[in-house]
Amino acid sequence: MNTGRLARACLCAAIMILLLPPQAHSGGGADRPKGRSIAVFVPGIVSGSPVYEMLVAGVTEAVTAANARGEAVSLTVVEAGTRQADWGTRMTALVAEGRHGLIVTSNPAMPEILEPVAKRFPNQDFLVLDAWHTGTPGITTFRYNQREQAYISGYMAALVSKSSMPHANREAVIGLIAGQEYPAMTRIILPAFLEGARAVDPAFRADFRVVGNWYDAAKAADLARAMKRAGCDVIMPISGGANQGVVAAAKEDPFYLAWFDDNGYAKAPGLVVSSSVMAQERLAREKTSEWIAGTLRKGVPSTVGLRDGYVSFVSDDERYLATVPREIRARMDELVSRISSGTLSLPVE
Ligand code: RBF
Repeated sequence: MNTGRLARACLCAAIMILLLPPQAHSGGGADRPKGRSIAVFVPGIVSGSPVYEMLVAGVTEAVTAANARGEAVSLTVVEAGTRQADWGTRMTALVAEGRHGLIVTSNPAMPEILEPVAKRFPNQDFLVLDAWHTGTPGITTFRYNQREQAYISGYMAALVSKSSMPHANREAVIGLIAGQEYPAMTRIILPAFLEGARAVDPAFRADFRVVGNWYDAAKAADLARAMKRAGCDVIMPISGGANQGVVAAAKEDPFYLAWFDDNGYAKAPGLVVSSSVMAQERLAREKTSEWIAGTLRKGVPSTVGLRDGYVSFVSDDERYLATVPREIRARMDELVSRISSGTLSLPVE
């Protein structure tokens, strides 16, 4: 977890709420002026989930910048917790307060949860990142090209797995540990991870395991140990707070980690071989700023990816340079330039 970023985000949010004029943060009711108030609805727990840490940080930056320009914009962060069955009710309650002109959230399951709420409250604006939805004027979505993001990761995992690096073995098998099974995972991320690996060597197969939630680090560690025994020498954890269990298992009995979503090289120096990232902090900042300025194009979905800089591979981190041999880094640079030049096209549909 990037504690610095999270701490900054939370502190800023707390300050923002404290600085508000009383009517902006007391009570509810549809008669309240809501134009300048923003809420972030976190479907889960912020801590340990790269996507949510970046979401809160980005929206906080946009609100801080607006306030620095003298615009009074307030920010509330609602952590909805791990009981997904409660998210719809929590969201409805937040919208019914009538205080927030914009509600920002993130994950591919949110549009379905929001759709009935948006129909009941047609004047409410929702900005949903890491999601795709059409046909509801209040719901604006942005998704990342996760075929590119996961392909890059699988390509690197295979290069490392085939290498003579100290913890690589002879098996052509790489691992993915997911928090849950969901369509973006089973239709895009997992297939593209394998597609990238098979571009290195068609013999590769993926060992795919599911924690069942986004917080059970002990279970994730057990899965990782079993995968290592079954021949995995590189594992990509996408399980939120449970990722720390995979990191702990790697430190105990080493295997390599392909990190996803944000820069993870510092999580286990010498073992994290890649960071295939989405610019969620930047996207959250930019789109929230556009909403504040009144320039956000509402009600339409967009896809962002490597060519516009919202998906990237972190290749300038000193830990990456120290861990991954030069020949493999050169292969990665070459792959990234093939995608950015369009020579290799990896569309999501
Ligand atoms: N990713 C996390 O890092 N933490 C979470 O708590 C989390 N919860 C999710 C809940 C649902 C219902 C879905 C569909 C996805 C969730 N994700 C979570 C995954 C996240 O949206 C994204 O797909 C991955 O981070 C890969 O980019």
